[in-house]
Amino acid sequence: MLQMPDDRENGQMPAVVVNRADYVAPAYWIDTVDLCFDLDPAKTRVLNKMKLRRNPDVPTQPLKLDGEELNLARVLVNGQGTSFRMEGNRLVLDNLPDDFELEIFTTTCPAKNTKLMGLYVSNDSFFTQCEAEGFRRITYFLDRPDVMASYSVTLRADKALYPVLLSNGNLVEQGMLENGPNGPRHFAKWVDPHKKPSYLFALVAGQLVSREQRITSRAGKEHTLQVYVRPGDLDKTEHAMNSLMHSVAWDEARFGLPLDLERFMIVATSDFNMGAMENKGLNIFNTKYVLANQATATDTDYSNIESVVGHEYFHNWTGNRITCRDWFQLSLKEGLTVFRDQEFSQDLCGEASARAVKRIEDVRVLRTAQFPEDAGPMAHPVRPDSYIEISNFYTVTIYEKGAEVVRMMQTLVGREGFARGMTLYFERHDGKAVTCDDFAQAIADANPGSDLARLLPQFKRWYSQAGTPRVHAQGVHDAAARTYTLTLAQSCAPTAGQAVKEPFVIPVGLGLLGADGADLPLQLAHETAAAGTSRTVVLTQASETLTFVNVDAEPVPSILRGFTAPVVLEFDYTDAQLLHLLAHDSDPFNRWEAGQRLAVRRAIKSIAAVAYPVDAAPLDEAYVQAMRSVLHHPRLDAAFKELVLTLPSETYLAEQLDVVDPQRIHAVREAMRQQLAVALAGDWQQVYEANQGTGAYTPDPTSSGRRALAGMALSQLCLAAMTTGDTVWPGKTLQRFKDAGNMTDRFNALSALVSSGHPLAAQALAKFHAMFKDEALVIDKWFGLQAGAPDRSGNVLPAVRQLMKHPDFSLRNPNRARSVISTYCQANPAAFHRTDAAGYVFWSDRVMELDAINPQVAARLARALDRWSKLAEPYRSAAREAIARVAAKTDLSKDTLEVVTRALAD
Ligand code: B3K
Ligand code: ZN
Repeated sequence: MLQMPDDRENGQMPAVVVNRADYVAPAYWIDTVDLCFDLDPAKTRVLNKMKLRRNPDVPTQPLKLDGEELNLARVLVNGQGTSFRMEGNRLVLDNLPDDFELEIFTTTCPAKNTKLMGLYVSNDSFFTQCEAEGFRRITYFLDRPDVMASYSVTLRADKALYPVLLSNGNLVEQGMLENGPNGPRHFAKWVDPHKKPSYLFALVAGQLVSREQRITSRAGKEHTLQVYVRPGDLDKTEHAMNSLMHSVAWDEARFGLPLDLERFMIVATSDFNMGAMENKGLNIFNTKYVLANQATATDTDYSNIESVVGHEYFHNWTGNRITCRDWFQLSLKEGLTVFRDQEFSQDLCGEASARAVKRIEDVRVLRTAQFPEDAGPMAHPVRPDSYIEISNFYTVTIYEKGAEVVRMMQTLVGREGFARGMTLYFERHDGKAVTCDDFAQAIADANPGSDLARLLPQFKRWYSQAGTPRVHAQGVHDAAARTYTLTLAQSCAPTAGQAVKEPFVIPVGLGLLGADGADLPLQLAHETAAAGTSRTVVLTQASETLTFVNVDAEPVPSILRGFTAPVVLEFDYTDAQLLHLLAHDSDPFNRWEAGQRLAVRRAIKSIAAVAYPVDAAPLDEAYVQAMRSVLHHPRLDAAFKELVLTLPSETYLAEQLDVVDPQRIHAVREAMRQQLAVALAGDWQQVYEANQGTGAYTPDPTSSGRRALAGMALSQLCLAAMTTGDTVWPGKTLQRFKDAGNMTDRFNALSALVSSGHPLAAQALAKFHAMFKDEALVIDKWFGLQAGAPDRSGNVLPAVRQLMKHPDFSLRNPNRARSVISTYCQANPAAFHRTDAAGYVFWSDRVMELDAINPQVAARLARALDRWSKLAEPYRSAAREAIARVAAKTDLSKDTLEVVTRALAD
């Protein structure tokens, strides 16, 4: 297991490993919390009055309250001064009565809080972020999710500077106070009717304006929804509000879960460590996931806003009403809530084809981000066993793989069965802090007789075993017996601390295609008649055999339809079989997947070839022709076509290889792109003409699919122009960039020029900046596009260094820092992995620099070299050296220290 160098210190605290097995219930319960804030950027005063009682279920012990970077002024027990001691960061009180009132007075300096955890200042307003352990930066507390209390909060501040004062729950009182040195002061008192853990506490104070909407629930209750933004941004809040209204309606309709608050608020801030936060009744969002109008936001932004607004809203039940007993159970709320937001977005799509597109997009995220995580030094089970810094475990494994685990439960019990399970989960656990076991048990118990109920202990291995299982499939057709036998064998590679894995429960959707492309009726040997043409078989053994009968000719198997499990499927398809699936599979996921397999196969062959520089034509005519057919297909949606024509990413290709040369992968993928651009030039023109006009802007799936395909066509046409010398299409692209009526078309045109490396890109970039200089989120795109541009002759790193000197750049703003640094280090592999190691040196400098400002942002960036041990030389040694350089820094945060220590242990 992970060992930390034991002489290391993180600030005042040594880096301690927290183990799931060590969980003990708290020694005290906190029933009520009454907080009073005197808000001042330089010195905010916090008076915290709590009612506590001893937990009779655990042995009597001292009360140990968490605190961090607080100035402690006073501690009273039942109104009397008392002795206390400090144990590291903890405030310890001995010899307490069974029930008592505790009053603690502290001060903090929000203006200097660059970590953006706890109470901080952004654009002259106050915000909080408490999950996971930020509340201890506001006051001393039992800062753990199983301590649920009733909160009342009074905020006091200068009225002119902070006219809006918000906290969780209901506003019960507001008024003026005596004048302060800066003029009139006022207050607002908020009472939250629901008990909550401290990580859901929030306050906001500042000059904000709001869009407001009254709604009536199905049950006839009235609610007020509000979206708060800075003055000037109100015209960008309509989509967030619509998304919120859809979310409220969806949760009632699909799961019978109503809004339980009179008032539900969303507030946007431009300084935020992540996407958004589900504080009870007062969600705080990164502006990126709130603000949108057609001039500034792309279709992708619109759809991200819809899903993040939904996600945070759905947490109100899955996370807030039922929360986590401890942070090891994080996926209890995150995996489930990602599953819910994915289902929400799919349900809003309506059309089956748009649902499939959403599913493919979700799987693409899982496979390009989570599969590598599960194979690297940060691999951990969906319910981890240990951590040093919990912030490092807000991962794609907890979120996306966790969502797949919940999705498999739904697959095993059916959609209605799953809804029944959710109802039972709320009946049993509403208002409590529970575990992943409690959730799985409720879904199983509501579905007695289901595969899930029968297999529950084995199914739960998905929570305890890390790593991506592989399912190896083989098919044999016996013409004489008219049978087709599929053998499915599963395995899972060792991960840190888990050498041997037990078999998983793996639901596998499958069908068989006949020579005409139609699905064959499915009948297994023991069945009396054929039933259906697509079904889900449930694997439980290391190897299993399925024999289908009445199969006249060798079929093409379509396995893992709909991506029913987060596994790698291996089947030795011939090209002809893949082309058949691409042309005919009734399952859209596997239809897309067949195209990806064809592309991966060609890329890998070319990457492995001796030729260097790489083969200029990795693609054969059959592949090109298949892509041409997809492009002109009369019934496939534009969005689906765009997904099929998008080549597997460099990261995905890297994961298919044992030894990775990022330069070579990039060169091969670029050669493939170039080849498709030239070979299909005429087709791209037709596709562009057919899809370029989408009428008045709406971000619906059909028109955004057409914009995506038109954008892809432009990008291909500009790329072709770079070899053919064509000037017409780059000129048209520049014109479209200038004339575009929405950001999607404008940004796609700009990207087409930048990604092809066309000389017109420079003037378009300059114009883009001038047009949007006051729109921070658009300027983030401008930075990101340049930091992520294809590398031609090593020019990206110098450009990135230049961008960091731009007056608009700031290391302190997470969105801005990520737009340049993370894009370069984590989304531009060929530019980052340089043979001269300059990318790695740049990375280590930035990680150390950011670590001193904001450890969470630094630790995310630190993960850019997670997969160093797979790299070919000279990258491998240079990468390791860069990681070691970071790890050697003496005052590193425990966030970054944990990431680099694990990386070095790989
Ligand atoms: N629960 C928050 C994430 C908090 C991250 C803390 N480091 C957002 C979400 O998942 O909805
Ligand atoms: Zn979440």
